[in-house]
Amino acid sequence: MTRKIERSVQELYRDDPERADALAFGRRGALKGAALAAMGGAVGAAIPFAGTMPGGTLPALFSRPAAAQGTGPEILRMEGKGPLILQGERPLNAETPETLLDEPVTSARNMFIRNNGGLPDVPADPRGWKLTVDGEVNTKLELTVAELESRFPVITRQLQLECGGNGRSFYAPQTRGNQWGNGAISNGEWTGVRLRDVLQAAGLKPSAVATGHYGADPHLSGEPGRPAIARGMRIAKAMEEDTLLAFRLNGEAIPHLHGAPLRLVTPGWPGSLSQKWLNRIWVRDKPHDGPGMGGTSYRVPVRPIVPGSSNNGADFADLESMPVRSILSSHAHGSRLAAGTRALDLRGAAWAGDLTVQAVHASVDFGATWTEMQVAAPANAHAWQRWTGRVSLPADGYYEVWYRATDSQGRMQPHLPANWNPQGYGGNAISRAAILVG
Ligand SMILES: Nc1nc2c(c(=O)[nH]1)N[C@H]1C(S)=C(S)[C@@H](COP(=O)(O)O)O[C@H]1N2
Ligand SMILES: [Mo]
Repeated sequence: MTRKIERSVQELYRDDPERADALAFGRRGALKGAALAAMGGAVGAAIPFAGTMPGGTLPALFSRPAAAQGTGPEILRMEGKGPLILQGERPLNAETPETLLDEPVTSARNMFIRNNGGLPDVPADPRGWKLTVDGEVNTKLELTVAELESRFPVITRQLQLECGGNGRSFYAPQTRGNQWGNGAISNGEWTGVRLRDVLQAAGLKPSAVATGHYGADPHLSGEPGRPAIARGMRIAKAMEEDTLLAFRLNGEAIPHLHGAPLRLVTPGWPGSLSQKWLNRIWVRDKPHDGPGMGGTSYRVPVRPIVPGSSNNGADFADLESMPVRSILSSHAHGSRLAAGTRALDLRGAAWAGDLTVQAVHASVDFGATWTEMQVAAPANAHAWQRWTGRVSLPADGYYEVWYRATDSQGRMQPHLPANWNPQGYGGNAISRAAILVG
């Protein structure tokens, strides 16, 4: 019965949103009378804050994309990995449900997986794995992992690694690519050497303006020598102190799936710049032009375009520092709590690319009032920040926890993903987790 009503509310919104809104909310925007009863029937509970539910709000219980719910139909089953949400098998992609991101430092088990191609063979001698640094350098270098570790200062940092398409599923109209919720993010503790130190050892020529990154993973076509992805960045990001050539994760060897024996970690910028199975850094005299560069790839409009319009990316710019975003790790979207629960102790994480997070707020009354959460300092620059806080609930019923972070420059997560683009990058809208009490 409830299922049927759920479907009809959804269908009505889809087919005739204005009529659905008029029926559900009436002219003054407040949910009341029969409409309130219908909406309550649909969500399966009374709605204590119905009075502040804005017109046009389809309950998150129905509207949040399945992949973002942590209850997607397909769960990854793989040795050494947790129950991630499978996005695709060829290439293998899987998202971490927000509740598995409750660890301050993301375990290798719970790291999301993003591949553009196949997996390379496991090398027989990982310490002998070679990295070539060539192009606009005075001396071409060929260094093994063992040499990198012995020749340069070794550092350990907690670093955000977030897919450029994280949050893509919240875009309307839908955009192409993995329909990530908010879980294409990790905060592992990486050990390695600074890319900067290695570039300085090679000696950058004045013409060096960008990097190009190559890895050993085969293209899905099987064509030998064709890279699955080869992105690159401005030399300034390559020279930043937290941009690492990493050979350990959380004090252990990096799992094969996550790029062993050597990977780049370019924190705060799209994850595609953190090349796995790294074997070459090509220093360029112009922006890199490998697969994954140019057009609409990892690029966003300089001026907003009409959502759903086709665009070849002519007036787009590379997505660089990722926008502010937060996750809720204490409560899964769609959770049911015991009757009589009158407070929620919320926990999560927030991050903002190269910036830090100055505040996280949560609302349980559809955004009418917001409670400030406590936000911890990051373990180091480019680490995510953990947040905690309590909200109170006046009665049993249907709630939505809305959570929203603000970066150090005062920018907040918007209500809807902004700057629509054909491949859905940079969408960082406020998230809504449905919670039923009783
Ligand atoms: N060699 C190689 N490196 C890669 C990729 C890839 O397909 N091949 N995918 C990139 C993308 S798009 C992301 S988001 C991150 C994901 O890293 P993870 O799978 O370790 O979580 O790896 C990046 N590095
Ligand atoms: Mo990515």
